[in-house]
This record gives sequence, structure tokens and C-alpha cells, in this order.
Amino acid sequence: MLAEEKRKLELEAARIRKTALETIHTAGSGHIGGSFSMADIMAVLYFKAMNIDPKDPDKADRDRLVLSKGHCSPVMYATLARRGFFPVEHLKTFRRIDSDLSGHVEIHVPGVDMSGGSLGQGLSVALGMAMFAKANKTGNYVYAIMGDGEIQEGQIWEAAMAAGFYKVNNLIGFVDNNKIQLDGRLTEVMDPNPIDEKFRAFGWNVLSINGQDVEEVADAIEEAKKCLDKPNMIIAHTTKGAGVSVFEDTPRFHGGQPKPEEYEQAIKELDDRIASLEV
Ligand SMILES: Cc1ncc(C[n+]2csc(CCOP(=O)(O)OP(=O)(O)O)c2C)c(N)n1
Repeated sequence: MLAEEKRKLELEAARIRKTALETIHTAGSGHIGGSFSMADIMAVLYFKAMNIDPKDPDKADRDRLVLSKGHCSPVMYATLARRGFFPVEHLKTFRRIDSDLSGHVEIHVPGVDMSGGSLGQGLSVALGMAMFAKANKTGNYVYAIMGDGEIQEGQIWEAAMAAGFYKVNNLIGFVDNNKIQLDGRLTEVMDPNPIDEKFRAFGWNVLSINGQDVEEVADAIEEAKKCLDKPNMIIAHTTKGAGVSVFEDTPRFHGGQPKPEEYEQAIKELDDRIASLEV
């Protein structure tokens, strides 16, 4: 990847984080940790990899994305708004009773292909979409983003078994492996490791990357697209709350809110990061 493209993607990721945080702050609630850990993945998907058109969100041959960890709606909505699917201003209505932007992603929002919230279901839905695309030769890819705590759900492994058996190679999954779930650290709650070997055993092409590195994310997607006989799972090693020092690797920021001084510091860090990336 050229340095210039990398800089632009890093800038998008930083802007997505700031927009997501402001959205959560205005609402007074929302999930910071899991939104921030996957912000770099979202920047690569929406500003480089995916075949999408914000002016025609329902175009038939578009790539689909299922945000199975649907509680991370702030990062999804911030990304869609920044990419032009709807005005950034609209994010101010996030989590209001009369808004379409509810706390978990909803299908009626432009750019959203599947509602989320009940963990464990997204991989099955994405598999169905990918099988449809193959059967109808539409040529599109289907992405699914799961949490590492989420893969404790049994339905994930039913979908994994089917995808491997049917060699659904246009399916590209991500596990946002940020090592913290709602109740604390994954290894203390119910350790799903080794995640890579489990998916491999179910017939998947598995790639393990640093999910905070936009270049590694982009390369992994390209690599996945070359695989013609297996579904693809990208295990993205990430840090919960990545991008802001006070949020990083801190279980309380799964769904908890920063104190005013923490919020100010977070905005300052993100502004500094954005300024360092702007030319
Ligand atoms: C079926 C189901 N059970 C419980 C919850 C409540 N819940 C919301 S987020 C979460 C933790 C998810 O952890 P992880 O998948 O690691 O997400 P991340 O750390 O990336 O936010 C839980 C248990 C839910 N949304 N759905």
C-alpha cells in the first residue's frame, strides 16, 4: 500500500472514532470500546474495499456487511455518515425515541443490510446472503463482523460448519479479537481460543492480523478474495478502546461512559491524531 493511501485510511479511522465518540456523548450512552477496536477495519472496508454507492445504497450488486456485534452501532453509523449515506448532523439523534438510529444497528438505516443486537446470529445471515450471491452469480462479497465474546454463541459454529462444507468463498468474516467482553476479560469468562484453529477445523481459510493496522486489514481482504474454495475468517487482533489512551484495554468502557475530564482528554487525543494525519 502506498504511504499516501495508508495516511488517508488512518485519517478516516481517526475521524470515524471522533464522530462515534461525539455521537455517544450527545446521546449519553453507547458502546465505546468495541466501536473503537473495529474503527480501522471499518475505514478500510468503507473507504477502500467494499463495492458500495452511498447515492444508491440498495444497488443490487453491492457488497453486504453484517455487523453481528450490533451494539457497536456508533462506529457503523459514524462510518456510514462520513461515507455519505446520510448527514453527519443526523447522528445527533442517536438513541432518541423518535430516531431511526437506535442503540443497535437497524436495517432501515441507509447502508445497513441487517439488524443486529442479539449476538450470535450475524454469521448465519451473512452466510445466507453469500450463498444467494453465489447461486445468482451477482459477484458481490459479504462481510460479517463478530466480537470475540460473541463467538461463544453456539449458532456461530453452526454457520461456520455450513459455510465450510459449502465452500462459500465470497464470505469474509472478521473476529474483532479485542480480548474483553461485557463481563470482563475473555480468558476469565469463557476462553474461545484458539480461535484460528477452530475456524480452520471447520474448513475456513483463516488469516490472523493486527486489526489496528489499515494496511494489514486491506492486505488480508485482498488475500481472502484470492481464496476460491473456502470461506474466509480474518482474526483481527485489536485493543478494546483503541485510539484513545484512557479507553484502551479497559473493561469499564465496554458500555460505560467517560467522566467529563476523560471525554475532554479523548477528544484532544483524537484531534491531535487527526491533525497529525492531515496534510
Ligand atoms: C444474545 C445476546 N446475549 C447477550 C447480549 C448482551 N451483550 C451485549 S454486548 C455483549 C458483549 C459482547 O462482547 P464481544 O462480542 O467481545 O463484543 P465487543 O467486546 O467487541 O464489544 C453482551 C453479552 C446480547 N446483545 N445478545
